[in-house]
Parts: sequence; structure tokens; C-alpha cells
Amino acid sequence: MRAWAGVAAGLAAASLGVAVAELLAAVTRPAAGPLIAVGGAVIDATPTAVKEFAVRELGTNDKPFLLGVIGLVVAALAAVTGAVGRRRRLVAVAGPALLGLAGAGAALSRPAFQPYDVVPSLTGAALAGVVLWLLLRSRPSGVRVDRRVFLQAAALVAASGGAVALRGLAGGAPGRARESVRLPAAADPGPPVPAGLLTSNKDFYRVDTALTVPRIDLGDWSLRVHGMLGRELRVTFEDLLAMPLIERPVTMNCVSNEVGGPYMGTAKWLGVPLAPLLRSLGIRAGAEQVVARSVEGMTIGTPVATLLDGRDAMLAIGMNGEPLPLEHGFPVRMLTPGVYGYAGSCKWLSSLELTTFDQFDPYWVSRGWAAQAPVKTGSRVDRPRPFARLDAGVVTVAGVAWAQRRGIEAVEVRIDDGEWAPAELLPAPSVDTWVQWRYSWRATAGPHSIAVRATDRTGAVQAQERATPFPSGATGWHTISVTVS
Ligand SMILES: Nc1nc2c(c(=O)[nH]1)N[C@H]1C(S)=C(S)[C@@H](COP(=O)(O)O)O[C@H]1N2
Ligand SMILES: [Mo]
Repeated sequence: MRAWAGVAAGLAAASLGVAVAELLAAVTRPAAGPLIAVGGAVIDATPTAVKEFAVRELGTNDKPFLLGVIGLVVAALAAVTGAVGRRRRLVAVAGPALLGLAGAGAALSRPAFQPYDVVPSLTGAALAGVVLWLLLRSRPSGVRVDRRVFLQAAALVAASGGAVALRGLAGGAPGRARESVRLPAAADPGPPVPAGLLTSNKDFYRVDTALTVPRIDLGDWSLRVHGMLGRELRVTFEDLLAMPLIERPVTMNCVSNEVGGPYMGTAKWLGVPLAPLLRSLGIRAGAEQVVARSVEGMTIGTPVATLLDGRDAMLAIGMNGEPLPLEHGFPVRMLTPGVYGYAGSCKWLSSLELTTFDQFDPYWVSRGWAAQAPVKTGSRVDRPRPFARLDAGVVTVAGVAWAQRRGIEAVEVRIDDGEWAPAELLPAPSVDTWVQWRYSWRATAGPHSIAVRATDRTGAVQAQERATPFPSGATGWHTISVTVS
């Protein structure tokens, strides 16, 4: 047998094995599929600096990219196994076996694993081993190789494998549970929201470590509230719908956002206020943090003092008048105004535990990010775009500024090395949302820089010195360059 035939046999057997494993996982537990499990293990093992780099360079494409890389690695290993396996049958058996063990091991390393999570990977690997064996001995020795028949068989196996894998990765019935939800009106609807202030759900940034969006069946879901409390509570989605709801416009920020970056947005959130709920359960003395856990294993810790200081922290079930989109945490997420998302806004919530700081380090804190994570005062130029080419004359410079909990007192704009000039602030509904600002600039021909800085209502001016997002959020004045002619 030629080398190319060995490569084709290896690829075909591997794609069939992966496909069957993903399909089995789709009906047992999608997170146990080999691609998702290995991807999740890679994400958790990736150093923070690399994760930050991936978020910065790839944005929401970081997950398809990772899956693609894993696919390529598996394909390369499968090709080598096929080519070498022609002569050394031990390799043809050992290759699939090792890949299967890697998939099973990754599945076992995932949060909330079950022993049966090894089944998809091991079954897929066994099948791949058998198919590879058969393909490699498909030519009786001495008979001329029938290229066409072999290629057709390999192509068929590969194509069916690819189709089944896609089906498995796509998961179960998409969003039917969500479509059945009718949100009640808020008992306390909050302040009116000026037009143009909100980010649409479709445009709202997404940052998380979930390789596939969890699809939660409302029938299976409940939230457990436990730990240092007088009594424990378990509530269903129906229970939450029956409680008095609040609706609040709140701006959310990702701590990974660079100065001028896109990872922030403002939505109107509907939910159950958290402080009265916790108080009604009897918070025991010494409880310091609430650890939120999600169905896929994220842990996010928020200080108890933060949640009880009067801000509208909530168990959010609605976003801009709709049930939470799947990507933003359906059916229920935490939302803590004024705290970066990694420290207050766990999506796909499954439990809340009251504990101490010593007892538990949440996911990002154990990776070196700050345990206390108030959003820093900031501002951004949205118009004109960086490196825009403009006509001389009056140009409207515009953007947003934020200082959740404190509120924005003033925004100033500076052209080149000129004086700081006050921008006009548009009305904002509360201290927990960004403020839109604009400034009329008489632009003259030539290259120019435009800088912005905000002052919050404590009188503090936004920090000028550049800080990286790690470990507690970026600082610095957003400055863009434009050319006027
Ligand atoms: N379950 C879960 N919740 C999570 C995360 C996550 O990775 N998993 N990421 C957090 C981070 S870092 C941010 S900034 C916000 C982003 O919320 P969004 O994707 O709805 O904008 O969700 C937070 N909640
Ligand atoms: Mo984040």
C-alpha cells in the first residue's frame, strides 16, 4: 500500500471515530465530547497572558479557532498513524487508543464530570482502531491496489464522519426552551432610558470560557442557594418568575477590555433583586463572598458586602425585554452593577454559595486576577473612528464615559497639545450606566490627535497612566489619530 493510501485510511478512521464520539456525547452529555472536552482542558490550562492575547486578537472567534487547531492536530496525528500503520500494525492500534485515552482523560478533567463521560471517546477510539485495521489490510497482498474503490470507501467514511461530527457539535434542539418563556412585567420598572443608550442583544459583547453555549432545559434547571445561611433554598425558573422583579439599565464591562476596546455594553436587565433574597435566608456572621457556579463549571466570587451595599445586584432573567439570549446566560445569570463581569456576573447560573475568601478562590482569582474588582472610571471616543479622513469644518466628536456606582461628573476632550475642553453630557438614567458625550470640534487641515478623559462624581479624574487589563482592569486616556483635509 502506498503512503497516501495509509494517510487517507488514517484520516477516514479518525473522522469516523471523532464523529461517533461526538454523536454519543450529544445524547449523553455534550461537554463530554472529545473535541469540547480537550478544548475546555486546553482553555483551563492556558496561561492568562495567552488567553488575553486570544481574546484581544480573535475576539469571539477564539473558540472556532481553538476547535480548528485541535481538529488539525488530530488530523495530523491520524495521517501519521495511517502512514506508519501500513507497516507497523502496532502503531495502527496504538494511535487511536492514545487519542481515545486523551479524549477520555480530558472529559474526566472537566468540572462536574461523570464516570460515564469516558464512554464517547473510548467507543470512538475503538471504532477508529477497527476501521483503520480493516482499511489497512483491505488490499490482499499481491493484488493490484484498486485506487478507486479504496478512495471511495475512505471518502465515504470521512464524509459521514464529518457530517455526524457537525451534527453532534450542534447539540440538541436549539433554544426551544427559551422560546417558551413569557417574561412578566417588572414590579419596579426603574428609570426611563434615553433613546440610543442601550446596546442591542445582537451587538452585545460576549466573553466566556464556554466552548459551546450551554443549552439548559428549563425542566431540568433549578438554582441552589446554600452555604453560610440560616437555611438553604432551591428555586425553579417558575419560582423566580413569581417573585417581584426589578428592571434596570446597567453597563457591563469586561476586565480584559483594553483602553478604547469593545468589550462593554449597556442593556436593560430584568431580574430578582439579590440582596433581599439573601437576607431572607439569614446570612451567617463571617460570610464574606458569594461564589456563583455555572452549569459548565465557571466559578465567580463577589463580596457579600458589595451585594448588600444597596446596588441593584440581581438574578437576571431578561435582557432588553427578551429572555436572556443563550450566549448571555439563559436561563439565569448574576448581574452585579459596578463590578467587572468576571467578578459579579456569572452566566448559566446553577448555584450560589456563601463562604469566606479563605475557603475558596474563584476561577479567575486563582489565576491571579483581583478578588475585588470595581469597574474603573473610563471613557472612549467612538466617533470619528481612529485614522478617519475628515473634511475641515465642524466635526462632532462623540463617545461614552462610565464610572458605575459613582456616576460621571464631567468629560473633557483635548485636541493635539491643546487645553482640555468640556464635552456636552447627554442625560443618563442612573450612575450604573455609561454616559454619552459629544463635542463640536472646528477641525483644521492636517494630522490631529483626539484624547478624552472623564471625571467621576467623587471628583477623581480618570487615571492617565497606562495599565494592562491584568490584574484589575486597564487604565489610560483613550487617544485616536485622524487626518483632516
Ligand atoms: N458561566 C460563565 N459566566 C461568565 C463568564 C464565563 O466565562 N462563564 N465570563 C464572565 C466575564 S469575564 C464577563 S466579562 C461576562 C460577559 O458577559 P456577556 O458575555 O453576557 O457579555 O460574563 C461573565 N460570566
Ligand atoms: Mo470579562
